[in-house]
Formats: sequence, C-alpha cells, structure tokens
Amino acid sequence: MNRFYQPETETMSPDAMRALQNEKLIKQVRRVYDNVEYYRKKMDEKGVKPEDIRSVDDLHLLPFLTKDDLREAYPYGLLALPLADCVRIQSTSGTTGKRVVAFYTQHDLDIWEDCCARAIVAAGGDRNDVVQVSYGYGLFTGGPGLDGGSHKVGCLTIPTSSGNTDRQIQFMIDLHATFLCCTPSYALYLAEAIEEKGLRDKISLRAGIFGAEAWTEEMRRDIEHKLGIKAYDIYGLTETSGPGVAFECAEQTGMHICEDHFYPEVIDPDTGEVLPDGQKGELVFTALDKEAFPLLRYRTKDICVLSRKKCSCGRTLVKMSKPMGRSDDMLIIRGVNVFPSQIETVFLNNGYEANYQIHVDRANNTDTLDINVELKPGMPADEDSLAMAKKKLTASLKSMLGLSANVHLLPPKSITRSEGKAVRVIDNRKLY
Ligand code: DLL
Repeated sequence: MNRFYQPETETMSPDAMRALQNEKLIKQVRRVYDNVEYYRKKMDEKGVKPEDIRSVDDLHLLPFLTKDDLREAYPYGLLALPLADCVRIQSTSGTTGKRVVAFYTQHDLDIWEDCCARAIVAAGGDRNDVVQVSYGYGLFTGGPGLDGGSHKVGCLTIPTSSGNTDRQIQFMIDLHATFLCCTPSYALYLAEAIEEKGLRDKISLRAGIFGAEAWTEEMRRDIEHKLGIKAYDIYGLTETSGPGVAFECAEQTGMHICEDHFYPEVIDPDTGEVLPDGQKGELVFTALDKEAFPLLRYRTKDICVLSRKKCSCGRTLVKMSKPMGRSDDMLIIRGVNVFPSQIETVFLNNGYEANYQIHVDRANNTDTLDINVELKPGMPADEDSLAMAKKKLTASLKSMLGLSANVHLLPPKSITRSEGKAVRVIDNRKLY
C-alpha cells in the first residue's frame, strides 16, 4: 500500500519546503499585483510593492482579504486571469448576499484533486478501494473535491451525493464500498440507519473521510464504533478551493496542511498580528500557486493552533488542530453556512423588528434550527394570520439560507432583553 500520494512534497525537508514556498510566493504576489486591480489597490494603500515580498517572512506586510472583500469584489473582481481560461466555479451554500464564488482553471482543479488524493492515501486508501462520495455534488465543494481525489488515486468512485439514505446503504453493500466520504453528522445518521436495519455485518467499510463542519473526538469514536471504521478529518473552504487544504493521517492528531499550495499563518483575530506556532488564533491562508482565484492572506475566521512536531506518519507538512471555533458568528447548520445577519434581514424585510433568537440543536444526528421572532405590537395574532405569517417567513428564510427553519411567532416583548449584547444564538450542539 502506498503511504503517500506525492511523497516528494509530503515528506520534503523543512528547508526545501521553505525554498519552494518562497519561490512560489514571489511569483504569485507579482501576478496578483499585475492582474487583480482590487488587491493592487489594497497593496498600494498599505504602501507595499511586489518587490517588498522576498520570502514568506515578508507576508505580514501584505493586506488581509476577508469575506467582505469577496462580497465587494463579487463576482469577477478577484480573478487573476481572463474568464476564458477558467473551466469551473464552485460556491458556498445557497446564501444570498454572502455567496462566495470561486473560479478554477484546469491547473487549479488538478491541485485541488491532488490534495484530496493525498487525504485518501493518508487514510490508507489505494486503487483497490471503492470510495462512496456522499458529500453533496454541485456548487458545494465536498462532492466534486473528493470525487476528483478518488479518481486520481484510481479508486472505484461511487458518486451517490448526499441524501436518499436507503439507496446509499444499498450501494454501500452491493458495491462493497470500503471508504465513505461525507459530513460527520451524515456519517452518524447513516451508521444509525444501518444499525436499525440490522445490516452492520453486510458493510465492508474500513475508513471514512469526514469534514465540512466541526466534530468532536467523542463523535469520532462514536462513528468509528458504530461503523467499525477509522474516521479521518478533512478540512478546507471554498475560498481556497475546497476540501483537502488539510487532512489527517493515521496518527489522527491534527491535519497536515498542503503547505506547498496553501501557506498558513495564525493571527491574533483582534490585532491581526502573526502568532508563533503553538499559539491559538485565526487561520489565514495564502494560495501559492492557484491561477484563477489566488487569494493572498485570506482570513478564514477558523480558530486553531499550528504544530510542527514530528509526525509518526513521516509527513513533514505542518499540522493544524481541529478548528476550535470561529472568530465571527457564522454557524454551520446541516453543512450550510448561516450568518445571523441573514436571518435578521429576512425579518426586517418582512416588517418585523430585530427581536429574534436562533436555537440550534442536534436531534438524531441532524442539526435542528428553530427561530423565535416577536410580532410587532398591532400585528394580527389570530390563528389564520399567524399561520400565514409563519408560512411566508419560512419560505423567505428558506430562500435566503437554502435551509428549512422552524419559525415560532411570539407575542411582543416576550424575548428576554439583554443589557449588553443581545443573545441572538443559542447553540446547544457542543461542537468544540
Ligand atoms: O466545507 C469544504 C469542505 C468540504 C471541507 C468537504 C471538508 C469536507 P465551505 O462550505 O466553504 O467549504 O465551508 C468552509 O467549514 O471555514 C470551517 O469553518 C468549516 N469546516 C470545514 N472543514 C471542517 C472541519 C467546505 N474538518 C468552513 N472541521 C470552514 C471543522 C470545518 N470545521
């Protein structure tokens, strides 16, 4: 069994890796400065020129990019190539206003799929494996990313996408799937459905690659126990390409970052200052060799710790801890990125005030979303009017978030007012 997909990079000496990163960074900063007006302006405002960046040690001189920049530059403002050179887009889950659209050249797709292939091989996969990809396909990066990685490794790939649990289990059994790729919550859901149907001894799974949302060590043990597999974590975000930016190896103590493509920094989220390895802060990525959508110093808002401790798997790639939270208020509910501000927009657009509370929980391994909102004084409160209002709000929320929510209309002044910051979100899932 191969231990590495790209051994020359995955086990490269730290000095050689540094040299490679420096070489790529210098070229990339020049390309971006010459081709991306939006970022050129930011660099000019900060008084930094491409020639000031001679190595990764100079990265701190460059300005950050955030989701706000992506929104402002939507859709083409951060493209570094003519559209004719792009072959694909992917996007974050169905959110109006906050949508991120990432562009890829064929070279970018190759890099992305290589990263996912590294993840599959690190989890013990090879060409004899049968990989069931139960992440969503389409605009979401989960399905296409793992699918591409599985092809590169030479595995038989089953592109079931998410949903339709009975069919998932049928394929898993009939085609002897050995790897399962999906969100950890869907893995648990599948595990329980398999258990309920008494089919546990009919499945051939031996490993799973799970990510796209926070999950705890307890959840890992639960999945491993219920499916009789090893469960590996995988991390990524649409802005950098998708899954595979970082992946776990057999040691299961953090995820190796594909730092030959994505240079990581950890910063203090309040001051923006770069923190030394081992300190907890916000993860920032610089895409070193992406062509179409090369974000420099992109703030992920994910809080984690980097470690360069020697890994028993032989990989020298730096490791990131599991994300330990976010430095913004984004929630990930059933795999969909949700900002409380989007929910507020729906209420305000429908004539309500900003008196609402979002309750997130998990029942039967599926996230639940309940939203309480107060009626404004004078709004009709008879049964028919309430039913109609609820229907309208539920539809508006669904179209804004791409997600169904249970809306509860409450009498005016029934949500407890806070003396400090309003408590808008009550998340009882205990994910971190
Ligand atoms: O979730 C990409 C992905 C697909 C990763 C499949 C892994 C597997 P987005 O929808 O853009 O992309 O969401 C990115 O999800 O900033 C994190 O907050 C969170 N996230 C992703 N992976 C993990 C993970 C995909 N393993 C956002 N653990 C990121 C915790 C994760 N959070």
